[in-house]
Amino acid sequence: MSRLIVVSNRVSVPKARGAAGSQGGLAVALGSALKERRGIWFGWSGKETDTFTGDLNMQKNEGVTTATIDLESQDVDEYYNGYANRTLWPLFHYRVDLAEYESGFGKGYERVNQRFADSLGPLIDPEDMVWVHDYHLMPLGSRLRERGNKNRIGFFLHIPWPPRNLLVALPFHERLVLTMLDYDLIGFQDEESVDSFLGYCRKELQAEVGEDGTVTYDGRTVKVAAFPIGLDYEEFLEGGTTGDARQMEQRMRSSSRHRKVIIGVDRLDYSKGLPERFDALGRFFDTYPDRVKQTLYVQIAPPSRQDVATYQRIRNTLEQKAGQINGERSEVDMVPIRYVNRGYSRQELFGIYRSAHVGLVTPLRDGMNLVAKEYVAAQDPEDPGVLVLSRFAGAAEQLTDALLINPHSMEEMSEAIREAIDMPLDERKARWEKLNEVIKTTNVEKWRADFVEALSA
Ligand code: ADQ
Repeated sequence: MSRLIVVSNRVSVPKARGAAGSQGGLAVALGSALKERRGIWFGWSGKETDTFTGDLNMQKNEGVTTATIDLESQDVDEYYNGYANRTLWPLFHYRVDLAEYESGFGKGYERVNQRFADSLGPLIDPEDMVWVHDYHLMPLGSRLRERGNKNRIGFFLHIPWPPRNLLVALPFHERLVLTMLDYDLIGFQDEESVDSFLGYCRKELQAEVGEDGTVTYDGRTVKVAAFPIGLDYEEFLEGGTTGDARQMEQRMRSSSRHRKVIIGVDRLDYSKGLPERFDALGRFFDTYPDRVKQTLYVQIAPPSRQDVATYQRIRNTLEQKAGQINGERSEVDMVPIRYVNRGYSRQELFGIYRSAHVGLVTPLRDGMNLVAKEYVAAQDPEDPGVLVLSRFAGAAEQLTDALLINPHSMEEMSEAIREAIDMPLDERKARWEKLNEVIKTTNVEKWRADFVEALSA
């Protein structure tokens, strides 16, 4: 079995199975993948230095070797806060209006990708497979090829790939896409992204696009396919048996005092559709005033990317909206919304999800959205809650038994909330069983195995 080298912007040190503490989706997904293949996980340490040294820091944790480099402050400004999070993230989430472009961002992005290639290159043995992750590192494969790496190199994008008409708004879009054709395999979360990517290659590059999702350009062929990411299902369920999970469920139930709990769990990000969701709740409370006292909405939203102005703005907007909804409808002993700006461990999240009658997942765009899957997996099979899911999350292609909604329609969201709260047990069980089956069988192991198999083919 060839060794696997995983590359992502940040490296998250794998934790022991069932260990306490919060871990992001990517960390959970890749930790298990690496353990099996004696892998190396390479990326940025998260540290900033005055000048770039290129020094490698190698460590071994839980059977996984991590190798990290520090970046200099200018790199972090231009590559991470700049091109990745102010240019690509908004554009790839269909927010052309929020996408900013400065030539310094583009230069910083190319410089850091070169630095990654220069530091990583010497660690790669000829038989290794390399798996590059996400929008921070799209040109990395191409930079490695320039250094002479002939390995199998694959790329997986965790966020949506935008339609051609949006992508062409990006200066030098062609250069970016061309670098991607140096991979052997490109994976997306959903078929819609695959179609958009192939459409771009066909129309903008006049590349040859095969029925089987291959793109041939300039004598090279790259395979393109959807690999929907899943949960580390067993690990997540195990977490649900811990004291932390049980206590949290109890805490939620006793403090909600027989009200129907609606839960939202999202990084504080404009792609997650939070202002629209708050407005829909306001509308639900206005349409059904007798429900105000019978319902409790809990939104958990830890701040992220606070160095980027759009993220500061969305935080202010939500504080204002939550304050207004509560101000207008609270009683001395009751608030309709609990708005919490912190993260919780996966075990605690399990307990929170399980206590909720409705899971509200309404991004305006999302690559996949693992919260939707976690909410379903955490339910009591005998009395499951209802998932209300945006049709614009990648997860909607798989989770067709959720109540699928258009997050731009307050009316639709408000009605879906009512329908979810009132849904009879039989229907809840029937929907849950189908959803759970999909989530259990298309778990993170399958995602990893499918991708690695396609890459080695
Ligand atoms: P994210 O945008 O971060 O990830 P998501 O998939 O919803 O979105 O969440 C990833 C993980 O973060 C989940 O395991 C979740 O439990 C955790 N998380 C989210 N909010 C949390 C909170 N308030 N407290 C604690 N944990 C929280 C990107 C893409 C997604 C894609 C993932 C994985 O944007 O579309 O699903 O990568 O590919």
